[in-house]
Parts: sequence; structure tokens; C-alpha cells
Amino acid sequence: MNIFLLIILLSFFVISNCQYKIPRRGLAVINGNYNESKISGHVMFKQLGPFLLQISVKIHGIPPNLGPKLGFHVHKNGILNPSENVTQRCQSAGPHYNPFHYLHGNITSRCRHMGDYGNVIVNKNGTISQTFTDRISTLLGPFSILGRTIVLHEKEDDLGLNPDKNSKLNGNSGPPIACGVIGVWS
Ligand SMILES: [Cu+2]
Ligand SMILES: [Zn+2]
Repeated sequence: MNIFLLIILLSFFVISNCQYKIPRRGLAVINGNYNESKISGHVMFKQLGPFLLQISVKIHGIPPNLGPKLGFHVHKNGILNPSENVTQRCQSAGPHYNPFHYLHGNITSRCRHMGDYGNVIVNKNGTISQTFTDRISTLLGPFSILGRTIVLHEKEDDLGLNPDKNSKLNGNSGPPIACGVIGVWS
């Protein structure tokens, strides 16, 4: 092979590799309340590769009577009216983000909504501090979750394992207690 052709091919490889090394990031500022408790925090999204999204959750103010597992999903819409109360505001995010019309599941399920992250764990001090990765949801391409809403729920997600209809729809995780729209960070 011509050495110049080889160099050109190699440099294309390096350039296209470099593009994946520039992380695309999203950030959702989380706000909510439950009875008297004010819930706040943020969720950071970092695209580590074409099919690898890192999600870092830091939320505090979860009242002690909730948890330790709480349902956590990306919902379809990203328009929240700040003048509404948390339940109504976060409910305007609509159903779980599900562009391929699957049934509800866990983050590890073969069939699941794209927005299904299962449950997050509340620590004894009422905080959620957790980092995990997902190979289905993405910040890239036509099915990006940017501009949609991440929602924390009052109850544990049953992960679609119960026989009732709602289990396959939303995991029976109850009303939202906090949420935030996922914006472009960089
Ligand atoms: Cu949800
Ligand atoms: Zn779901």
C-alpha cells in the first residue's frame, strides 16, 4: 500500500477516535418537595462512548419515611411549569421516555423503556449519591434524552415484574417527588 494513503487512513482513524474522546455532557438541576422536606440536587450525564452513558446522581433532602429504593426514570417531555406544585409540574413530563414502544422494565432488562433507570438508593442521611452507566439511553442522535425530564418517585419501582397493568407501564413507583429537565452542559 502507498505509504501516503496509509498515513491519510490512519489520521482519519485518529480524528474519528478523538471525536468520541470529547465527552458530551448533560445536566439536570433537581427540585422538589415532599410534605415539609425540600428536595434538591443535580444529575450529571456524560457520554463516555457511542453506547455508554454515565449518570451521576446527587440529591439530598429525602424524608426518612421514604426509600431506601426510589423509582428513577427519564420521562418524555421537557416542559415544566415552575408555578405548579411538584406533583403537577413533574407530571407534565408525561410518561416514561419510550420511543420504541416497549413495556416497562429495569435498567438491566432486555426489554425496557429507554428512560428506565430502575431504582436509586437513599442513604440514612436522606441523600442519594450514586453513579451508574447505561448502554441504552444516550445524549447522541435522534433519540437523545437531552431536553427531556429526569424524575424521582415516591415509591420503589417494581421493575415491571408484577402482574398488574401499571407494573408494565410505570413500575408502580407512585407520584413524582422531584424532577429536572436535562439540559446541554457542554
Ligand atoms: Cu418516572
Ligand atoms: Zn418505564
